[in-house]
Amino acid sequence: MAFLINGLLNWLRSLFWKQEMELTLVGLQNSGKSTLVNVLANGQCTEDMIPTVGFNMRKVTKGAVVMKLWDLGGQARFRSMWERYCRGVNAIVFVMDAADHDKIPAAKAELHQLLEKPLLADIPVLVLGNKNDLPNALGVDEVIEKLDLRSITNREVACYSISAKNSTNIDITMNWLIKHATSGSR
Ligand SMILES: Nc1nc2c(ncn2[C@@H]2O[C@H](COP(=O)(O)OP(=O)(O)OP(=O)(O)O)[C@@H](O)[C@H]2O)c(=O)[nH]1
Ligand SMILES: [Mg+2]
Repeated sequence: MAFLINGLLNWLRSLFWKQEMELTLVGLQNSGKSTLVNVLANGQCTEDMIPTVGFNMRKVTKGAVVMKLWDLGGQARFRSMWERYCRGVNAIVFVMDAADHDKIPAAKAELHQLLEKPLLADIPVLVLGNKNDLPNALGVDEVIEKLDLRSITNREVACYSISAKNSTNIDITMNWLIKHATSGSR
């Protein structure tokens, strides 16, 4: 009974009061950004993904939170626009392929270069080591170490090991995102 009343109250609240947030997903090509966006939006992994050309925008509503997700292309030719799409967002989500060991130095360089931009100061960052379903994927401690996340001290930084494919740790990722939404009336 209490469960029903709570559900009803949440529904009524969501009619009048929405939280809004804008997020940008960056990271090297093939790291799984667009797959993750699909999982956040539909709870489902789409296998036959094509590389993102430029960017895509998706709006996802989760309970009382409306999320605007900017999903950027990770190929080198699109990286110069990452900064522009990260300005003024509630959080930056940096996705890396934790199983692609050769690309780690490039991922680290791109992340640190982006976070040095003065206009992006203070924006919280969530680093996701994706593809943890693959046997050689780095664990969360290794991702923190290899990307030198401890050296980032001028903002909030969190790091999770996830699998967009198997929906592993998508719940904690969603909770982190929702915690960074801002209140606003509809
Ligand atoms: N094993 C595994 N494969 C994944 C996972 N997430 C994504 N992939 C695969 O990785 C490939 C690239 O996924 P995308 O989501 O297109 O990657 P992206 O980061 O959006 O790439 P760009 O748009 O080019 O920047 C696809 O073949 C996905 O099926 C995962 O968690 N595990
Ligand atoms: Mg993509």
